[in-house]
Amino acid sequence: MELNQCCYRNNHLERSWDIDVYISQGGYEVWKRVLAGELTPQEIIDEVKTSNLRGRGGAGFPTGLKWSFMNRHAPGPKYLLCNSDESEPGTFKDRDIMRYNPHQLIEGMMIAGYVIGAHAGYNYIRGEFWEPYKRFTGAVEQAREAGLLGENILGSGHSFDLHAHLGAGAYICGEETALIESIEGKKGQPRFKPPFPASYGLYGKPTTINNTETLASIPMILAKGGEWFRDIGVANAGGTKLFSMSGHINKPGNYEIPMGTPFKDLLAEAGGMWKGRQLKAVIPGGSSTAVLPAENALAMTMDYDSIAKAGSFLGAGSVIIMDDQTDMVKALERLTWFYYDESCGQCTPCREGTGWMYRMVHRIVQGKGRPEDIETLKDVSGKIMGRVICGLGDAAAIPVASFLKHYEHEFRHYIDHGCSIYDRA
Ligand code: L3W
Ligand code: SF4
Repeated sequence: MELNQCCYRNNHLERSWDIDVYISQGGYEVWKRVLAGELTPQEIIDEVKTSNLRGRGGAGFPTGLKWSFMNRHAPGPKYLLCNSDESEPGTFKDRDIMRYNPHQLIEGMMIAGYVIGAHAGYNYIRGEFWEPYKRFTGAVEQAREAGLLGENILGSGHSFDLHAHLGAGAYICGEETALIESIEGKKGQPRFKPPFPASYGLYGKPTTINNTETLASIPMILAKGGEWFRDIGVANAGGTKLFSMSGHINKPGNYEIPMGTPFKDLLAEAGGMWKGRQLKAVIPGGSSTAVLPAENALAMTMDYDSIAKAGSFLGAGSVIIMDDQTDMVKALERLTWFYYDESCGQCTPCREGTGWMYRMVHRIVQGKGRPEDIETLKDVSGKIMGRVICGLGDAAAIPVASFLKHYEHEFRHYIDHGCSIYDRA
């Protein structure tokens, strides 16, 4: 897409992560305007609402609305958290924001912190992200040296500082309340919601938590205006979005495209199907979003409403492409293992159900499946959904339900013949 429509304006430059490069592209100008009082917190919230920016971590919650839940004048501390615990299978956009555009994220965090009345912000970074962590902490240091962070910033009377927290490799810490527990030094297990973090968050104080990509979008929205961002996208979803393309394609990677771009065009931009094969299935938003057969995917555009109409969810924009030789039973076996391994174990349906689902799919792959396994799998996944504390339970159940909905015949073939539809008898 055209550079002047991009949200990530310095990606194409050498050492794009350096503060000098960021400043040469207009970086930190918005922050200076905010500090000078040219943009009030309410004006910023209004602009973000106009932009139609929705949370990029998976849930798609409107960002301006989330910020408006905070009362910046309430006494006592408030916190701004950034969720960079990107761990869902298929996701890999936030790590690249931290590697190539850490200052854009930092500026977004500064502005968000200002809007909600916070004086401290934390970026919770996935434990395995050593290089992104180094880039982010290096950039925070540069911003501090430049006087853009710390006490009484640029003589404005406003103080704000940023810290990074490296996780320890648990997927569940990407759930916002588990992330909060983890920063507090406790075991990373989700809390019941409500109360939402906006009223009871880090150390029990009002807290706003946004995804990395969400916060990194803020400086450009304010630099160019909410309407600019809104008009790039579609009615119910403004702006560009990073899509992480993986699987059986020629050019896997991150692609920034306008919301509402036809899936077909995104697939073509990612080099099309590898080895001249045909598209069989697509997981559009990360492993916890429902798998779609090729015909549904080819008819959709990349935005919330169109993907929902196709039968899935935009999620974090992590598109997993599967070709016409993909064994869907083995693919599901891998996914069920992931959720079984990552369940925090608090709720019985999730702790026990994820294990049952994995073991059943595993035995089907081993050629030891029983005819009743298919109904039992549907039953177990249905009994997890909506009966657990956090989204991981649903996330584990959705792949099982959707793989069976569209590819039940492949599971039956394994059960009847002891092998995949692709194995020669
Ligand atoms: C105040 C209310 N705040 C909602 C806030 C809430 C949260 C946001 C969205 O899950 C999804 C999950 C994964 N007062 C509020 C309120 N909020 N009502 O709004 O909340 P929610 O509960 O809809 O979603 P969530 O718990 O944040 C996120 C899905 O994303 N997912 C996974 C992505 C994985 C990654 C990764 O690895 N990086 O992103 C993909 O689809 O299954 O459904 O802030 O506090 N009344
Ligand atoms: Fe833990 Fe699963 Fe319950 Fe979430 S749904 S709190 S991961 S046991």
